[in-house]
Amino acid sequence: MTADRYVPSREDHFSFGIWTVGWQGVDVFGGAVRPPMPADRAVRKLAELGAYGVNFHDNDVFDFDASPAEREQRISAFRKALEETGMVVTTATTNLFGHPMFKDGAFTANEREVRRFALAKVMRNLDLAAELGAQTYVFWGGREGAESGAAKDVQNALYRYAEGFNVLAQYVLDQGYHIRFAIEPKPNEPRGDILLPTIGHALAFINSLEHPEIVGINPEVGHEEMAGMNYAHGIAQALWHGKLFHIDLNGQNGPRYDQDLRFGAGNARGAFWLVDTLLSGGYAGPVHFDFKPPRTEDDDGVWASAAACMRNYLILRDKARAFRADPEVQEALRAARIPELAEPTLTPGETWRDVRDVQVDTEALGRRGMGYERLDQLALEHLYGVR
Ligand SMILES: [Mn+2]
Repeated sequence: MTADRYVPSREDHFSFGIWTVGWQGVDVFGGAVRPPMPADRAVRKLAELGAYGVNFHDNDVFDFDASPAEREQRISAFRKALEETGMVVTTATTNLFGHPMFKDGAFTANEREVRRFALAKVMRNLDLAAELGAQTYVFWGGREGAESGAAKDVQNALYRYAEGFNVLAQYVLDQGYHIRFAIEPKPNEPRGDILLPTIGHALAFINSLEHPEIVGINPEVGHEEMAGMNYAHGIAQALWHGKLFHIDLNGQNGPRYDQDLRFGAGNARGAFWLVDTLLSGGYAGPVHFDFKPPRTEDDDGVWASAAACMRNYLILRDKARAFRADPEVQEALRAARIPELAEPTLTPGETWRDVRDVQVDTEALGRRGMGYERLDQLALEHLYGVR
């Protein structure tokens, strides 16, 4: 096995949020450990590492209170870096959480003025996103929630949340932008309880919108695992609904604070099944990383951490392919009757009448083992590198 197999190329479609490598390490208990990173520097360094594209919040490129001249100057430096490196803007999003005015949310803030300003802020950045060629626009409603019961009328909040998406979908359609929306669920942090906490909540919500056809989801590994969910199962269901518009890959160690570890760290077994699910499920979007280089790292450590996200994906992709190609695995899959689940329960032409009184050998079915332990051990041996 040579190291060269795991060098990323543009064909791998790896992309990063500008804010990931730009994170200065500010957390609840301490201030910045690294200097600010201009967006254009992030673009150039990520291109050097083999990434294909980037994702940005409006305020990753220019400050919330930038003057029109400052805004233009920052955008033009960002645009120049994109042009010089050939990096693609795959995705964009809005910072609706950083400014104190968003302390109670944006689309679901109790104060109507906050909601109206939030819509304007998104529309303004949708214009920039469209101009830079982004095809997906992410909505992470980190501040849409509450810490206490009476603080938020959840049903009204959902009416306002849907209203926000309806207005913005109409804006995109009226402007003729080729942009789809992707909702990013998260159970908590920074709010005590966040609305649309999991993949399932977001999928159900989309069905109540006026333009569900342009709204999908952007599930993040860590967010689902914080809620104790199986990420691979979640994205498989999103794929089944045709709603996996984007992904946020990172690492997490179970239900605790949002760790945002580099992809492949944390729940390595979950990462293996995630890659296997993406390969078999037909996901065609960017392979996007949303992680935070730990605040123990200096500038070199930031890039080591970013490069490792891509390298770990390629390693796991190799392992998932080797697992599926292994003749012993294929035999174990058949023995576990995996292909049988693809057969409809009723034969074409049958109705409930044909199964209403069906007779089977209940004793034999109860005795028969499924062989999943042998199958899973083969997967683990591929993951552990001994097959
Ligand atoms: Mn996260």
